Amino acid sequence: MAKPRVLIANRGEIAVRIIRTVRELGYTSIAVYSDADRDALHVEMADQAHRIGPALAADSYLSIGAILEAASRAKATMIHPGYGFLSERAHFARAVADSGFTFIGPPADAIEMMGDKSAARRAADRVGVPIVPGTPEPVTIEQARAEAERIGFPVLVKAAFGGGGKGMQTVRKPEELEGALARATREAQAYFGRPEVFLERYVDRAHHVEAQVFADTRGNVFFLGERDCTVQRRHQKLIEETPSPVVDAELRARIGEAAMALAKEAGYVNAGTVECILDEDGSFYFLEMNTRLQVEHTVTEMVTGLDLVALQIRVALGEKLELEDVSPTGHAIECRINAEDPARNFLPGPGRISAYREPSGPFVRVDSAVRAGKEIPADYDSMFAKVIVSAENRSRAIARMDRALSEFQVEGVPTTIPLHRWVLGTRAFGKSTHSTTWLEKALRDAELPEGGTPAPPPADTRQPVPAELLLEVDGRRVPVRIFDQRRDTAPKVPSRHSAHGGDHVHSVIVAPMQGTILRVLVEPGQEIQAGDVVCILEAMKMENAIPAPREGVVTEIPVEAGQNVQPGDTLVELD
Ligand code: MV4
Repeated sequence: MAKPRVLIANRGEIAVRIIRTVRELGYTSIAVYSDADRDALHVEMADQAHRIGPALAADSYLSIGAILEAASRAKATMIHPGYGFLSERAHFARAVADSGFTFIGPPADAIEMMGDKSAARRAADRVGVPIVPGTPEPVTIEQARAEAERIGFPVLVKAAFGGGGKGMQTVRKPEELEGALARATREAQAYFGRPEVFLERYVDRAHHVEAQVFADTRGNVFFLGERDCTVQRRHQKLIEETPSPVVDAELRARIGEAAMALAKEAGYVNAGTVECILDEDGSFYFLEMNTRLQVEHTVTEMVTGLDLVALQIRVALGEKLELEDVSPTGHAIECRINAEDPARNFLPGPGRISAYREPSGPFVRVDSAVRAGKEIPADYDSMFAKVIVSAENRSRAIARMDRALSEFQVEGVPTTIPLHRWVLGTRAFGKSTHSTTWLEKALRDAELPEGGTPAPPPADTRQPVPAELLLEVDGRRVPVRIFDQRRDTAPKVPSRHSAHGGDHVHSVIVAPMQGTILRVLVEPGQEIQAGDVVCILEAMKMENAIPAPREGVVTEIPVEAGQNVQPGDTLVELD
């Protein structure tokens, strides 16, 4: 067989990570890039690189046509989708195969089945995997009233073709049901192009635990341990670890059996993740299956010694998996480092990295997509690095992570590193008493500076950022700070009308960041409730729902789909 040529249909740290494995296997790596990524690290590192379009993801990393064209031009034989972008589009997996390339991922049918969250629930139920009480099928408002009473409040309204928590609504009392259903339906249509929603009982104070499974094309399915991803904010994970500190051997065995049974039922092949919620009594319930390699696959790699990307490629080439003797050892933690400012409601701060030094030393791994002098574009997700550590147990892994983060030097853009260090030092995280809603609450009650997070920046950030310089005077080290107007400054803060603020009630909703309006969900004259999504802004986090900070009537909409906006630009005026 000719040497495989692997096109990576992605960018950033995951593209870099896949390129590394492709090189180790002795295969040819082919990168793709948008105009915003011409100088990106993944482009530099690949054997070849092909332009696929402009910065706008819809016309580059999300363009099936552009990617298949690049694959033909580059004579690729295989395509790895990474995560995000096209990774969970059954249509893409099918188009890849139909064009004669090997898709490094699950069969299109399995992606399709798991993409229908209500069909996935039924599949789990068929094979005895515990599911949260809920509706087996999508519901109308009439059905929802009776079903919600049967299930018991609080209930969650979830998009049947959604996932990752987008468009999810919590309903605490019967009176709220109708509004929540209407809102969830509207958001489901806007995000996913499908309006169907279903109900589930809301499991509170939970741990978010997910099982890594791997299947080959010959019917062998393996369980590679679980990951705990409970530290999250707005459905963005910040810290992941394995093993879960709240899962014992007996529970692990049950989760593993359930995950393997579901994978078999779905005809699953390649890497997959079975997402569960673990309640206070230690009962677990299936939530959804992610049919991709996940961001946090690295912690599983650290404790198993396996290269999951290499396994994915080997499975895609038809090899048999022999993983029965895998036994994870020790503890691993990952921190996702974003170019965001936790002190400013996690406002993304794209820009050029002026100075940069990654941590290293014993049992520290950094998967990143940047170097000093590289630009973090405003067009995509703001995660630019993942720090992963392993140690013989959890407390040593926490100490090691804190040490590693203390070595991480990033200048020119804001980062979440101080927040990560603060979380690592909390009692709740140390004792694993935290839950999925813990971080957001802790941030609201924030006494962050106590834990080591620097004080919030001055209100007027047009002030120069001081450079730190070390002088040696008479053999003594003297640190000095230089204020120089020519240095890079922090990004301009949007006006305080920020739609993310929530606590500031104003009559205009403004863009919290630079981006492109994808869709406008309201029209002039419409009455809206606080929290209703008024438009979707494509920016660093891909698709950002912009919520109304209060109820009101829409008077003006000075923007339209396709338009580029700057931070502070008015999106919607409210009366
Ligand atoms: C839930 C849940 C509690 N009960 N479903 C969020 C992402 C998506 N995969 C499913 N998610 C959840 N589904 C039921 N029936 C809790 C989550 C959840 C969550 C909810 C609110 C705030 C943060 C969360 C973090 C992880 C999971």
